[in-house]
Amino acid sequence: MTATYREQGDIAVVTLNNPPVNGLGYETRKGIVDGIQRAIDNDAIRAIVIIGEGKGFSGGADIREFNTPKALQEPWLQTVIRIVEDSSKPVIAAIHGVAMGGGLELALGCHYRVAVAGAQIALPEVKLGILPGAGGTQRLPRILGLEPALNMIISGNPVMSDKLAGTKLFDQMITGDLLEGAMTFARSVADARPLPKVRDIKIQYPNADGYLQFARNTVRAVAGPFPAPFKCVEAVAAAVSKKFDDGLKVERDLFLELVQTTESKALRHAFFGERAASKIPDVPADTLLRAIRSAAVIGAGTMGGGIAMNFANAGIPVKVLEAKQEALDKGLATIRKNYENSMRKGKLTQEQLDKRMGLISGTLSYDDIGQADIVIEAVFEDMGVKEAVFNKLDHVMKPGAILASNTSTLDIDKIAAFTKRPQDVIGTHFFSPANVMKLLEIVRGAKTAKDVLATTMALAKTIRKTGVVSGVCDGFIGNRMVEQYIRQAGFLLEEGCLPEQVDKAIEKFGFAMGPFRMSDLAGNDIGWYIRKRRYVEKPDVTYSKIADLLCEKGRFGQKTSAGWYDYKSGDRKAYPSDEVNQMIIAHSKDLGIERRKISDQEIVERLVYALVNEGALILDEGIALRASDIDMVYLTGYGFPLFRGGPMFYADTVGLPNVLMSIHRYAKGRHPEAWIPAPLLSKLASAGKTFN
Ligand code: T1G
Repeated sequence: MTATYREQGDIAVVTLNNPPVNGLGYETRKGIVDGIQRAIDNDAIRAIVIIGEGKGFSGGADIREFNTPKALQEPWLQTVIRIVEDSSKPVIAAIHGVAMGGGLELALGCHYRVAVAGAQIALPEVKLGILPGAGGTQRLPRILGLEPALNMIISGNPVMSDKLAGTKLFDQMITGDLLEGAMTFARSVADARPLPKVRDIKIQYPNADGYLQFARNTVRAVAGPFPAPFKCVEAVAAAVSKKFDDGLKVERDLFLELVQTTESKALRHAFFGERAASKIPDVPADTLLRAIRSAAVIGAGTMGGGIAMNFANAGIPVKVLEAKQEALDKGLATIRKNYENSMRKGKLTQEQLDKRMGLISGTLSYDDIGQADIVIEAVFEDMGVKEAVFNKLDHVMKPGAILASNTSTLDIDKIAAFTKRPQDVIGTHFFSPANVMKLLEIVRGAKTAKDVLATTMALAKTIRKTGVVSGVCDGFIGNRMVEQYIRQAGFLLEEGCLPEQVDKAIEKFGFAMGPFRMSDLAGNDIGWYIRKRRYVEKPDVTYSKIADLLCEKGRFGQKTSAGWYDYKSGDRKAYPSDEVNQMIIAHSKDLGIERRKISDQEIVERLVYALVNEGALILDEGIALRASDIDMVYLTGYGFPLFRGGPMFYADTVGLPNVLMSIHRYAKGRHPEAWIPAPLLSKLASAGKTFN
């Protein structure tokens, strides 16, 4: 049973016991209703306490049930809450840990609420593209007031219970044992009548309409493509203007509308995708982890400095090693500057800055880093350089230290072979800026030990990264896919597009930045260097040569104030460049290509389906463990629009047969070799299945 009932003297206790977060799935809802009924039927019982076992009171409705019949199986959560509220005996919610979403709504249906300090109180539904659908938009404004309630509902962010101690939300804050305290409180109100109901509270707010209009304007500025924030305001507006039961109907209708939207399904996909990524099928969840109490980073450049900051931010001391004092000083100065920028933006206090800088030290000697529990090299992307570094690390690092490479494409198995301990070698591919981007590709070598993999995945969580396991291949998951995306971008230029049109089309689709603006930002010479290697390694792979022509002119992007676009000093805005556009048009002519008008739809399909098709190969080869991992890579590392759920999820929403049809169409174009349908895509499409 996921909701148990027991009687302690004259008090009944209904305990939510549905690990891991006491999700209010059907079983639990039924158990609550049965418990309330039993308490009412027993004259000896004077009051009822509802309490959560484990982590907290309840993390809300069971999100996994949404869009399935179970979610609508009576007793709905609204029904449960109505039965609680209509109970003839007082029901007291005893809250600890977490009271979120439907969990908080259940508590709001109770006659009283008591809590211990440190509990997260939230209505986070908006983060899932929905809204509180069990009375939260109607009850929270009544008990907390219009403004604080609307802020909580639109932000979805938790507020700690102690911060709400002085409000009507909690009738008493309990110190000591929660159940004891709740039962004592229950006895003290057992005979109090009439039973207080949140629904009966009137919302007092002068000029509520004015405030709600202000809220609508604020939401319009921040909601982006997501409809939920707007509907949250409308649901709360109904709480102000309508009778309770009528407001409840408005809330219900808006919830049912939102729960069907692709945006909400995308957000829920990302919620579960983030959590699924940390699960590695052949690595038991209880694998003993290696302790990571200290770290070392080789290289104090942009990546090395950013990586070091992640450890300091997590309170882990880190030593940064450089070859020359000047480079080391520069690297440490850059780290300090980054923290000072954060402090200027109010994201960091001076004390935190000092603490973090205190955790970062520099050295020129490998001898100083031997005792670190993990070392991550962030040196030049060249196998020869990596070999020298790993030879050295093999000599100096203590036994059991994890030896990690931040390589973005090189073969981890080859790197591991430079040491006598390949089982301790792993890839930790950070994304620039390493202290900001959430994605961490964790590259598992053939010999990487399971505890090294589990430790690195746990470390990703510690340093607040989304860790995604990748197998060994050229470019791992993200860069291997982006390779195809960039190829198509180049071909589109040859066939009729200009950089600005391609960027605008894909940015309208939702990408943070189009391929050409992104390349100008990262540096066009990086791709140039990789392509030159590829021309040798994979001579049969065709690329547009336009990017090479651009680099031969020294147009490396923002850092040279000229790339695909022109830049003015001190201004990061990208201005279309006549010189580059003329070069592109001339290049098409040289190739004998008659340029044509290309639609935005074709641009988006060719860029996104190039990702999808390569992603399907990666999935089929087992480089990625699951489709949602590929989505998490693109959502957290490549600016893929969250409301579309990632490339594989997006392909599912388009319909794989439609994706396949488009790929067949593009295979009739100038580069059929770039449009060979991945077997997995064809198989799933013909079986009417999806990636996720
Ligand atoms: N439903 C189903 N599974 C859930 C869940 C939920 N509400 N919350 C967490 N899980 C799973 C999660 O996928 C993971 O599974 C495990 O629990 C541990 O989660 C009608 C409609 C509560 C703060 O949005 O914010 O109520 O990976 O790793 O770090 O109005 O989970 O182990 O298989 O996150 O300790 C609203 C979402 C629902 C809260 C705990 N509630 N959850 O954090 O653990 S909609 C939420 C969280 C709703 C009503 C509406 C966090 C947490 P697995 P975890 P954690």
